[in-house]
Amino acid sequence: SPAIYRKDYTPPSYWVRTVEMGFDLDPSATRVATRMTLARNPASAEQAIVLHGEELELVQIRLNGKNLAKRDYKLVDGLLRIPTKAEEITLEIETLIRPDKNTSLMGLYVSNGNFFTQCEAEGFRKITYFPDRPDVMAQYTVMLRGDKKKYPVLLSNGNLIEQGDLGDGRHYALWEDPFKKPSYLFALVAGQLVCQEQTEKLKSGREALLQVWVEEGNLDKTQHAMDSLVNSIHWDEERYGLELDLDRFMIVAVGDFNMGAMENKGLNIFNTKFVLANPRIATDTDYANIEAVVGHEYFHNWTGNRVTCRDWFQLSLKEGLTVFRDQEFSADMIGTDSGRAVKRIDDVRVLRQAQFPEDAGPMAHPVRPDSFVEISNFYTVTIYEKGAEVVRMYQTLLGRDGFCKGMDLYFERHDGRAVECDDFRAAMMDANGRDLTQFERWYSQAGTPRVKVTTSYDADKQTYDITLAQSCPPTPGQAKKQPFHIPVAIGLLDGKGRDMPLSLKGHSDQPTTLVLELTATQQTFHFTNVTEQPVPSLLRNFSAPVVLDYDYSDADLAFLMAHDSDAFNRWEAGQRLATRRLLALTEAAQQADSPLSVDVALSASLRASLNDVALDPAFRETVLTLPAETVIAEQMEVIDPQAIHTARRFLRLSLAKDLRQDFSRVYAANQTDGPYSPDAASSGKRALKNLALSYLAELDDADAHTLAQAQYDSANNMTDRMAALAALANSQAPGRAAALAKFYSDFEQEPLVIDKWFSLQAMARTTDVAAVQTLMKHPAFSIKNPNRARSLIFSFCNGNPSRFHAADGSGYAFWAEQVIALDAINPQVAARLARSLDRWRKYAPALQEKMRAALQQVADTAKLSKDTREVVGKSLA
Ligand code: B3K
Ligand code: ZN
Repeated sequence: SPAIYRKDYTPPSYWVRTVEMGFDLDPSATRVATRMTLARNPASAEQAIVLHGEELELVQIRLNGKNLAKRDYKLVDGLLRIPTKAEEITLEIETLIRPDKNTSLMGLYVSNGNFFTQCEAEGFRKITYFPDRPDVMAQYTVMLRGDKKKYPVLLSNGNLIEQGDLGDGRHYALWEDPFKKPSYLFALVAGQLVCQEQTEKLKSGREALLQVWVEEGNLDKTQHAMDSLVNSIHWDEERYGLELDLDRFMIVAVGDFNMGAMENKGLNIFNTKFVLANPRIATDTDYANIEAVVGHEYFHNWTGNRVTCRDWFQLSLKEGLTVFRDQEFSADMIGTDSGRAVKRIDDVRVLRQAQFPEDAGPMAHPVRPDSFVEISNFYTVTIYEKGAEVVRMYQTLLGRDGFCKGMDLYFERHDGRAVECDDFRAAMMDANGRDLTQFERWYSQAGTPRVKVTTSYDADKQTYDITLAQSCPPTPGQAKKQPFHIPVAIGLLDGKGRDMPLSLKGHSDQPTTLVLELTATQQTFHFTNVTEQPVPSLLRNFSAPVVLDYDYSDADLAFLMAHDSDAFNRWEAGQRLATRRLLALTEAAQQADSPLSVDVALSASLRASLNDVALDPAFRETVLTLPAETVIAEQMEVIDPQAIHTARRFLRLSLAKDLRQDFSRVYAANQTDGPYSPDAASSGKRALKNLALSYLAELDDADAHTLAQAQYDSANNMTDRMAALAALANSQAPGRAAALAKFYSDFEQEPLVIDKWFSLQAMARTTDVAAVQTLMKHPAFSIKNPNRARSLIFSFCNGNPSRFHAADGSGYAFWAEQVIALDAINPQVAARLARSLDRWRKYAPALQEKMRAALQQVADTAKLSKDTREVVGKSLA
């Protein structure tokens, strides 16, 4: 399949003004009748209506009331062209589709007997012929007809205008969306569903009806999603003055879904994983994720729906901005400074674990890509998480108020339109009178910039110089990079660990944190009145998505860990120290004759944080969590998964031995009694307590087994239960098998919990390919359900690196087999799994050779989706 280029954008030949659709719902033959009014776009030279369509049976086309014959149009490669020059046109198209055969979960499909749609990015073309591109925005009216018993609930976007009986056992519902929208925001849902609902008063005094729809039996799991929606609505009113523009807002949960959720106008469709929660089935992390995803999809109503993307190259315009908004929302819901820092740490962890590797691998692409083969492959951590960092940098450079002014101007200029990333940047510039021309490079250049810092102190002159030098490694198609505009927030600590007031030319107010703006390849910042040699705190709160190099001594890092007023950098200092140790241990593990040795200093620093009751439990948990194996891997010239695993386990075990008393004390001191609540304080305590449990479990002795078993038996919530089960599953505890079996039988009826059961085993230390294959034969396993496939296959390939990278290549052979099997069912899910070998060139030659062979095996498969082909093709290139 050919690549599509951003530079080739041309406007559509016709605009669509109105769309009326009629659906006769039938799993094996749904009839879709569409009537649209079109108007010629004078900006286009094309003398034809151009419509997209895939996997459709075309029944008939009528143009201005006249049936078209085959010779009146051309239908090639998913494009329907109807030659015409007319100014105004009415086009009627009838298609037949087969939702029950649709395993791609794009377009209209069936899940557990109910109908659902997913249209972003290019799924609407699997429903009818249409200019399926986001710059074509139209007003939709939708008539749904179906069997009353099988499909008692009929939902679509906007407002319910009319419903009634058709007399023949069927009924209908007529929906009208008052807002223009691109086709990717279309949605319908039909089936046997029930809802929790309430009305909510909006800022203007208007009332809106809120509904959360689920399958029968799940109404005891909707309250948290509803609360999250209400909080999202009011947060957007408060923070950005943005009000819900509809009288009705619906969330629907579906068990078969390709990703997290979808922001269809007024009818958000969600993976059950991001809706259903109660203490019995959901962990603290699930509760937090539900809040974040409900917020994310709700915030899209303005950033994505009211103002949308001109073309899919601009995807980060809505996604980066909306992730930033959901991150800020979650942080505000916690409310405390420490809670905000923990949230920031979590977000930066995702960036480092997933986005930095992407930026360094064969699929690296700019936040605004220049080309793609399949757009579904570009819903990436770069578009989402790096995109959010780019948006965050505006706020860091302009301040919160400046950022809000920029947002106001953005909506004032572009409401109801489909625009580009550059339009967002222009709004930020113009609203603040700032030149952000160079900032554009964050959108156009891929790769993670490195900032090298050197400092020098002059005791006589009492001056301190900070020199920042930036570079960015080459990425596919971009050998040389131009300097970025990088905000580097810094502070200086005196010998007592206090922030020093900063005197820098141009800043009169002597703040304790300053944002240095690095725009050249190298710049020196000259501080005066520096009364003693400081320890610099660099890139506070992670002010830019870069790798920062500075030659800190171990003593400096321990000092920052203990004193930095910037909580993020306190954590960061600990991570730097631990990374150093882990890299040294990894090197030792590679040499047969070099024994692994413990590090007293690191253990002392970690002990101090662990026991510092002035710090929030949630924060202490982040400090005591060692960098992930995949993060260590990225720091190595040649990745050695076994050595990394050995090193990390060794360090965890030695910390467990060293801090045994401390962990036991912390475990006892952080019990949460009373009924379960997922609030930040309680979940922070549980996180710290369960971290202590996981360290103690490293000892794998009778005490640890008893502790884990007791916690398992007495748990009144899923967080504690899962933590205990994980401890048992990774141990030699005699009760290991019994606990896994009991967990299964207790939760057999809860698919989301069974996903956890598969996932936990997929990532367990003893689980090799053979064990995964045995689990795949379990009656509860199904490769067709994306959540289930992710819980077992993805968890193993991405979450169990030492087993996946087994020296015999068994992991890679398994991977190839699963990618090929999944590709025939669901290309999007397959292409996601195909990304697991992205970094193959970073491994030792023996592993590399086996990975290349597995990639080649997939590439050589005759019938492969363009999704998967693009990913393996780019990997092998
Ligand atoms: N916008 C959707 C993502 C759709 C992905 C299609 N492959 C979810 C979100 O980002 O909110
Ligand atoms: Zn989104």
